[in-house]
Amino acid sequence: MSVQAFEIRDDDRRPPVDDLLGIVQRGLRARPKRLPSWLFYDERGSRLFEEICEQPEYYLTRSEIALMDGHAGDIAEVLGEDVRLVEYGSGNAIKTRMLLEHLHAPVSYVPVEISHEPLRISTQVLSERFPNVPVQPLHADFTRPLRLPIPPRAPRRTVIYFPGSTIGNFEARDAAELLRKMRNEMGDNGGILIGADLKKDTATIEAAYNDKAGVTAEFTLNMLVRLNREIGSDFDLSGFRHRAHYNAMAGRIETFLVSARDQKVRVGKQQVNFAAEEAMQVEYSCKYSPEDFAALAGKAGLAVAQGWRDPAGMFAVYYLVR
Ligand code: AVJ
Repeated sequence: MSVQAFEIRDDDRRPPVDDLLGIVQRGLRARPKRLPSWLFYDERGSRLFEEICEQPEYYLTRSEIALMDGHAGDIAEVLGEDVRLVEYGSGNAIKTRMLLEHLHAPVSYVPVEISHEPLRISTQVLSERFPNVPVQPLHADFTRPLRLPIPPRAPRRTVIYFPGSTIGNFEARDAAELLRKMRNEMGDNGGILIGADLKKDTATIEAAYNDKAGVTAEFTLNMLVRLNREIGSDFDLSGFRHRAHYNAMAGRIETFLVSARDQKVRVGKQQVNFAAEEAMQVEYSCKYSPEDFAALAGKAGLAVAQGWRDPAGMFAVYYLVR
């Protein structure tokens, strides 16, 4: 039996899920209708995402793991000694494991995650794997200013780790704003280690978001399953289809739930009309060339100190500093 040797610190501000109904109603009043992509990640959605990562078409996760496999050692060199590693989101922590294996005397590891259960599990796994690295989990929404726990000793620098190309889910302006918030949190001497999917041919990208087994479609539709359960809406699952296409001009995958027919949906006290073929936007996944990414970093007052790619050149990781 193992003893839970860590304490999960709760941010005192209310997470956005507390106002789920309000958020959904606002999104349904927008034109075009849109719902935020973080709504995907209830328990089933998180499981479906892990399953997406195993689909042959979804190259992102495999590519980033291959990148870490080849470069975690050099990345650790660049980060230096006595780092406090703050991870935005905690996921299944494979990449974090690869990084921690190479870091020299890390001061602490601080996973920041909005879902309690994934946070508890990854904290458990990492504290068992790295008994000498203090883990200080923070249950919070990383898009808001964080109150980081006091580190066990003074770090040389704070590095924010944001793998997985999650930055791609933010539109350009929001992405720059999030990087700027990270810049404040990391301090003068800090840095950001961030994964971002690279631009490439449309067919490869579109296949990744339209896997043959239909796991991504199920993941997208699960948002409606979640809403029906959590806010009592009555979305008819057979009345909506997953659609993901690459907008090459904008450099992003755009994912929609498309209404199969004219229909009404009840959401709280609201009756919402969907026309046949009406597309409700549920996710952007932005793709960045190295030049695009440097420009984005620049907007946030940051510079790319170094960048790495996987051997196949599919995915990139950048180290950003002030
Ligand atoms: C977890 C945000 C990186 O955008 O590629 C996968 C989520 N959506 N398939 C991505 C996702 C559809 C994924 N990220």
